[in-house]
Order: sequence, then C-alpha cells, then structure tokens
Amino acid sequence: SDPVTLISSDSFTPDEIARIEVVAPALRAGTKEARAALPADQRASIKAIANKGHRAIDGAQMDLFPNLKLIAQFGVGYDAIDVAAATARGIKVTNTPDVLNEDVADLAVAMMLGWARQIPQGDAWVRNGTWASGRELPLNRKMSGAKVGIAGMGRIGRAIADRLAAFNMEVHYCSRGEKDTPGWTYHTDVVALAAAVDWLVVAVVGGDSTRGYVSRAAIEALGPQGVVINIARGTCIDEEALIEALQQGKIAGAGLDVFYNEPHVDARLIAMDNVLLQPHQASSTVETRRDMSMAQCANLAAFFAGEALITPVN
Ligand code: 8YV
Repeated sequence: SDPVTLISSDSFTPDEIARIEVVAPALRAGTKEARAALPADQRASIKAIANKGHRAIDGAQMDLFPNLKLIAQFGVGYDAIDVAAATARGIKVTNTPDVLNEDVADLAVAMMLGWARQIPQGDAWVRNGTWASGRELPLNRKMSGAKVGIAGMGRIGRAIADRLAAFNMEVHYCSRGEKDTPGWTYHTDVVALAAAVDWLVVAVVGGDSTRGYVSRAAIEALGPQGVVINIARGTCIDEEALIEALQQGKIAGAGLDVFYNEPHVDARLIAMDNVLLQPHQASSTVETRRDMSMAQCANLAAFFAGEALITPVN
C-alpha cells in the first residue's frame, strides 16, 4: 500500500504538508486517536513520521508502525519524542537546528526590551486614552549595560549573547562546559549564575535532563531586581517556584514564550502585569518556518534516498 510518510500533527500548514508530499506519498493522522484507528495495512505502509510541536511520540506510538525507521521533527527541540525508545527500536530521529537561532534570539531580546520598556503597557496607554488624559507611564528599567546570565550556551544561547553584547550588557553564562567566548564570565551552576546577574535568559535543551533546571534556589538568587526570560521549554523552570517568586516580589518579572501546560497558561501568570507573555512564537517567522520545513523535508528525502541523515539526533 502506498503512503510511506505519516504526518502526525494537525499543526502543519498547507505549504509544509505540500513539501512533505513532494518527498513521498503521505498519510495524515494528527492525533493519537486517528493513528490508533488506522487499519493495520496502512500502519504497515509507514516508514517515516513527520512530526511537529509537542505531540508526544512515545514507544507505544512507534509500535503502531512496524516498519517505522525515521521520525523527522519540525523544530530544534525533540523533547516530544522518546528518543531512547526510538533508538531501542532502530528508529532514527532528526530535528531542524540552526535555521531558527536568529529568530529565537531576536524574540528573547524583544521580550527583554518589551518588559524593560513596558512596550505592551505603553501601547495600551496610548490606545485607551490614559496618555491623552495627562498621565505618564511609570519609569522604565534600563536594559543596556545591565548584567545578563544566559543559562545554556548552545547555538541559541550564543546568538542571544552576541545580541546582548551589542547592548553593552555584561554577559555571564553557564553551560555543560566552559566555552570559547569573548570575555564572557562562566559559572559552573545556574544558582551562581543567577546570583551574579539581573536578567536570566533560559536557553537550555528541553526534556528530562533539564526538568526544573531553573530551580527555586536559582530564581530566588536572582533577587528583587531580577527578570527571567524563557524561550526554551516550560519544563526548564520550576514554574510553581517562579509564580510564587513573582507574586511575592522575590523577583521583578518574567518574559515567557513557553509554559508547562501550553497552550494553556497558568491563570496566576495571566493575572500578573509584571509578566510578559508570548504564545510560543520564537521561531514563527515566514522565513524561518519555511527553512525549518525545508530542513525537515531534506532529512526525509535523505532517508528515502538511503543517504546519510542531515541533522540526526540519535
Ligand atoms: C516548534 C520549537 O518547533 O524548534 C522548537 O523546538 O519549540 C518550535 O520552533 C514549533 O513551535 C513547531 O510547533
């Protein structure tokens, strides 16, 4: 039977689906229920999965497809995929690194500036007549020249640090090891990093290895002037500790693009106006989403051609 790629998410755009279908015939089953309902012969025809977003692909999902050999993720993060379960089954996993570094870094900086300069609040004051009535926005915080800590000096962390260096910020970071960096200060752990800075930007990998990585201790070490920015994964921060620290004024604020239970954001975060919220959109530009789609399809094409995968994870 015909289809060889399974499109396992309903969040692919028509353009992205068209690109996948150019590589090989495809079948769509965007939910667990839809996949389980596929007849056995269709499931047996599937050799690759094109996945997107956070839909969990676990061992049981893989076992629905006895001839599955590749899971190609749309995105740099692959925490939605149980990579150990894939490896154990001889299934390769690929992601789409690098092409999104600039956009993710841009949004991190935009959230920092948006928070510091109260851009959402200022926009509201103009629109709702508060400014016209003679009031002035409370004074902003200065971002340029401040101290920033980057948690995770990978490809995205470095793109963020490069940008912030141009804002004359003093760059500190922690990472799995010390990196070759232009005068930036390395810290061995995130608590020491947070204690040294006012801005903490989270750019570590997602998944089990970083669950709660920005701990209660790290959040509290940041102090009452501190602001947390997260463009990584909601799971990388102890969200409960973050919410309590924000409510109690133990830190000044947060800019968050990712959450524990997204797209459902904790009502306590939504209630606080010292928190800048974004709908997980750091890679969402026309240009980068096209490049991510092409990177996903390049991996699919290499796989079907029997060539080396371009960006393998396992
Ligand atoms: C998602 C992301 O891929 O690349 C990542 O890891 O988090 C995003 O770019 C995107 O949200 C697709 O749903």
